[in-house]
This record gives sequence, C-alpha cells and structure tokens, in this order.
Amino acid sequence: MTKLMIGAAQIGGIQKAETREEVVARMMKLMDEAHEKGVEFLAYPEMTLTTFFPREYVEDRSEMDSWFETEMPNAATQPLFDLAQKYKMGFTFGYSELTPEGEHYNTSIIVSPEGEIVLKYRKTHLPGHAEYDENRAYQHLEKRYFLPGNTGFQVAENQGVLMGMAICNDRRWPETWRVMGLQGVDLVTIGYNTPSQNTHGKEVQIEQNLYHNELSFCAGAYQNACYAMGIAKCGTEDGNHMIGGTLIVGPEGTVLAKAEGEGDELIVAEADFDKCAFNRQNVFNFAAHRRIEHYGLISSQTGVVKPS
Ligand code: CDV
Repeated sequence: MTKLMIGAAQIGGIQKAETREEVVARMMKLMDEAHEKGVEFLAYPEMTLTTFFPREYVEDRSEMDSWFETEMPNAATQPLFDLAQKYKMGFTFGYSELTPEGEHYNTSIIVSPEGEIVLKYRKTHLPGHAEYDENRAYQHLEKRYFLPGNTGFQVAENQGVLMGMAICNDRRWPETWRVMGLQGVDLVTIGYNTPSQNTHGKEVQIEQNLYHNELSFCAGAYQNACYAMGIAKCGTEDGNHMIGGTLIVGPEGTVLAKAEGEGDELIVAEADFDKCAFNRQNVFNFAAHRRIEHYGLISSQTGVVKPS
C-alpha cells in the first residue's frame, strides 16, 4: 500500500483586523516549511481564514457574511492552491461557506496535488446555541450562524489512500469516526477551535480540554484502525484563548507527533498505511465482529430515553 509524509499546520490566533491575504501568507509559510520536510499532504484547522467569529452575537446575522467565502478557490486563496500544485502537495483546510442559495456552512475541503477539490465536508455537530445566552461565560453561536451540514461523513481517494474529514466538535462523537471507518477510511483530518474556558462556567481548563482532545483522536484512530490529524487554531484570538495540542495519531491510537506551542507550528510524521491492516484484520474486523442488530438506537434515537 502507500506511505505518505503527512503534516499538520497549527495556526496561532487570527485577529479580526487580519486580512485573508495575511492569513494565506502565514499558511504558505507553513507550506514552504512542509515542502522542505518532504510533506506530501498538509492539514490546516477549522475556519482557517478568519477569526472564530461565532463567539460574537449580532442581531442581524447577515452582518457576519463578511467572514464567509462565496467561492473556493477565490482571489485570496488562489496563491495557496498554486503553491500546493507547484509542490505537488495535497492539502485540506476549513472555512465558512456561503452558497449561491444563501446557505451558511462550516466547511472543509480536501484538495488533490493537481489542485482539484476532491471532497467537501460540512460540519454536522454544531455546538452552542442560536440566541444570546446571558448565563454563559462567553457566547458560542454556531447554531445561529451555520446550518447543520448536509454532506454526511463521506470519504474520497486522494494520493492513493481514502481520506475523510470532520470538524472540531465532530471529533467528540464516536458516530463520526465509525461512519468513516465503515467506508475504510485511512486518514481522518479534523481541524478545531476549542476555547480553554468552559462556556457554562468560569473555569479555565486547558489541561482537561487538551486531554479530551487527545482522548478523542486516539480513540477514534484506534477503534477505526486509521491515521488521524487534529489541527488547532489556537492561542489568543481577539482576547479569547483557545487550546493548542495539534497532533498526529497512528492506527494503534498512539500519538506520533504533537505541537509544543500555541502559535503557527508544523508537525510531521510518516504514515505507513500498511499499519492499518493489523487491527482491521483482527480486533476491529468489522465484517467478522460487529453486531448491527443491537445498534439500532444509534440511528433511530437522538437523546437518552430511560427504560420505564
Ligand atoms: N468549534 C467547536 O466546535 N468548538 C467546540 C467547543 C465549543 C466545545 C469543541 O467541541 O471544541
């Protein structure tokens, strides 16, 4: 099978005043570094191009449309696409998408080394709330500014392996991983913007949030015998702190590389996709061991219903 040098490009905070062009220049600097290190596929975070605007409430949501992209690539991102093609590098990044029909999604794409968008994913699990909530330490208004994604968790072949995506909160849900695992996914990339403070309380809980981040990636990769990259946008953004912890995980669920800081930082690892085979043929041989007759509740019931 295939070996690939894979890289995760963590991005430090993006302030509101920063332009798309300035952010893309930062992304390209990391892409240069990745090329020097032999990276063939590079992953950037959720909503890479802008500040994480859903932390702010506006009455008229259309005021937020300036944070959205109406086409991809566009004038600001074309230089990134061109550089990747020059380096023959595949890549993935997240952005806020406004469709011609006027729908808003939290989106990410996988781009092949030839510059073709081979897969688009729209975030399924939108955390937070839709209206201003005075009881929260800060607002998290993804449900106000985005529709739940309509793509589902598809996978597509890119650079000889099956790749799939999810976005931030999706990583916490085992369903996300298993739906891709059932399609034989080899590499899952998930970018995130995760505040270090609990929205329902005042505590700053960086260590716990980093632990839950790593736990989710290690469990997801192990239980589906695949590689995974978690890519943070982190550090301080417009006065709000978000966790780092960008990581690359192998199919045994072990961390292969992890970012040290909270700024722009590249981590790399060699992915040998033959290593996915062992667990797929043994403990996680889905065809041999799954008992779908007992899993019906997962797709027929949303919340908890206790036996009466
Ligand atoms: N961008 C996110 O989806 N963030 C959530 C926070 C709000 C909990 C996350 O799951 O990291």
